[in-house]
Amino acid sequence: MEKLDTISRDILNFIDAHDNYLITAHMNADGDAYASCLAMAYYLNTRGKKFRIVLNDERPDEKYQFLWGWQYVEQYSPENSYAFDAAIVLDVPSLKRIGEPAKLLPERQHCVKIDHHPYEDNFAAIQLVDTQASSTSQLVYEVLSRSEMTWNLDIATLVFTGIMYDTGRFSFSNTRARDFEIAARLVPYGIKPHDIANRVFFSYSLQSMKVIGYGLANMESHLDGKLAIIFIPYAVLKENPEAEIEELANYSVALRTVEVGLFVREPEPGFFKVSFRSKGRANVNRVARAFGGGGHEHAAGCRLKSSYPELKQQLIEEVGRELQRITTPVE
Ligand SMILES: [Mn+2]
Repeated sequence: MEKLDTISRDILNFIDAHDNYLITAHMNADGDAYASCLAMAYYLNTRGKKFRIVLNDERPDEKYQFLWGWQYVEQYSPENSYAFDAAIVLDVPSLKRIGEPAKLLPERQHCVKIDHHPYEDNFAAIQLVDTQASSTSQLVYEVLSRSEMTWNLDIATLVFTGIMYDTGRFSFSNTRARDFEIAARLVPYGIKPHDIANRVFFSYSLQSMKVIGYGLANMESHLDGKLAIIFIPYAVLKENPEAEIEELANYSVALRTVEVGLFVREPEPGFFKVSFRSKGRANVNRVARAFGGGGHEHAAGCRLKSSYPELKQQLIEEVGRELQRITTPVE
């Protein structure tokens, strides 16, 4: 707690000492990345600071447009000109996973990092990194609740949405008492949890549902039912380019017998994105790292070029090794 007080104070002083901010997060921004970026933007705005939120992603995820400050989210473009004297980098442990906007970071002593992923790059002089935190939005709450900012429905919705997203509606293994405490403080500002849940988790197009259905209908079980794989090939994605199917990652680990679930998609022929989910015992961060990716112990990802049969075989082998590790008694 004392450490949190000190780092929060450092971050708030840092913000008062600079004027013109880059805010960025990991590529393929999710609910926590958007919410934590916008919550910091909200605070900077109350302090009269200039900021731009620059992300790697081609298309922002429109379902988050109900959030305060949505209009500030922009895509990096080499044709734009950028000039920042400071940066706040959220929900991302490495320069690689920021993508193109990593080029825009000022020197280390003018960067702040707030994150809950296992530590990777040392690009910020001031760092609030806590892998026990459910979400970066929770950490942003810890900082902003130590500021003089007046809380209202807008900022409360941002923090609540980020925590709700990253905890899977307060149900994933990262959910802590602290998340319920914060939620209990935020809801009285007028938040309607069911409304945010509907916007974030239940706002599919029919097309998306059909692709999710394809994924479920073709789900495979391996390693005695301990591994499930859902694969959406390029041909299906090409037919349904707008489909929102990320929930398939969570379905991959929803089978009763499963320890590890994989959701594999092929956005370009021969290029694959893999989401790894653990039901609790397997460390999928370790598995994802074997493929050049990473993330959290119970949720991770990677992207790579391969052919599907070859990739599938390697994934099964690597998950098999991790399952071996968790079932071998330590003497
Ligand atoms: Mn996060």
